[in-house]
Amino acid sequence: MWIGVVTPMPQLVTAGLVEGVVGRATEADLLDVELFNVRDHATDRYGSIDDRPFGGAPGMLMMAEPLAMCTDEALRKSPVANPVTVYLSPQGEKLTQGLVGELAEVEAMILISGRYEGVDERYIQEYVDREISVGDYVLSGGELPALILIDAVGRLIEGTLGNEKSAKDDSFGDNLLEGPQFTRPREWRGKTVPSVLTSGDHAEIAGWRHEQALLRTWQRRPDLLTDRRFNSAERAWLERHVNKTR
Ligand code: 4GO
Repeated sequence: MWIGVVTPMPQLVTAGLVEGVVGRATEADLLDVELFNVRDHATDRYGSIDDRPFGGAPGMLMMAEPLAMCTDEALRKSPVANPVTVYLSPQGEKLTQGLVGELAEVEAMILISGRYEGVDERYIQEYVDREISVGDYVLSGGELPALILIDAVGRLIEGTLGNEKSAKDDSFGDNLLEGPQFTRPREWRGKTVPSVLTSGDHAEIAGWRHEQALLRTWQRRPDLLTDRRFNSAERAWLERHVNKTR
């Protein structure tokens, strides 16, 4: 997958691309992230990319033209004619694992990271296919959200994880939270690992994990269960456990 990032702060994005799953995917040519500096497309001799908002408001906005010229450069470099263009902002559609999965299927995308108080709306109208938010909070720039999106999508690209099953096996794969997990030692500060996990019975373990995922989701994120249909075993199990835990 090719990802172009349009930003006035490319160094900030670079920092997040070298380590971990995304770094290895880049190393293995499964992922190609190319940075485009909006500053290189300033239209005046001072290198300005921002200006004051019409109507008066605190702060500055990114001007449409430098962003447009920078995005045009990214569009020319894209390996496909119509990469999906994404503007990261708190006004966008909320990023979910479902949306991540959808984006992981595209061949190329351009992520646009704004600074200051945002960008001229006419640029969004002309260039942006999707406006996406990584959560209900405000950041000083769209670079960290772009990295979040790259990380989430990157780990779904075929061949990225050492164990490619693990991305799909994650509880979020079926819209449930992950249950508790344990590693060595078997006993730590007097606390032991649930015996089922050391039983060697793989069907039993899978069943236990599913129950734990359901229970945790019910307790912490009941909103994730509203559209879910439970079989009678799941329902009985949840009702038995929801009152006795916590
Ligand atoms: C995205 C961008 C938050 C998000 C941002 C988010 N803050 N929740 N800040 O995805 C325009 C200028 C938006 C700063 C940017």
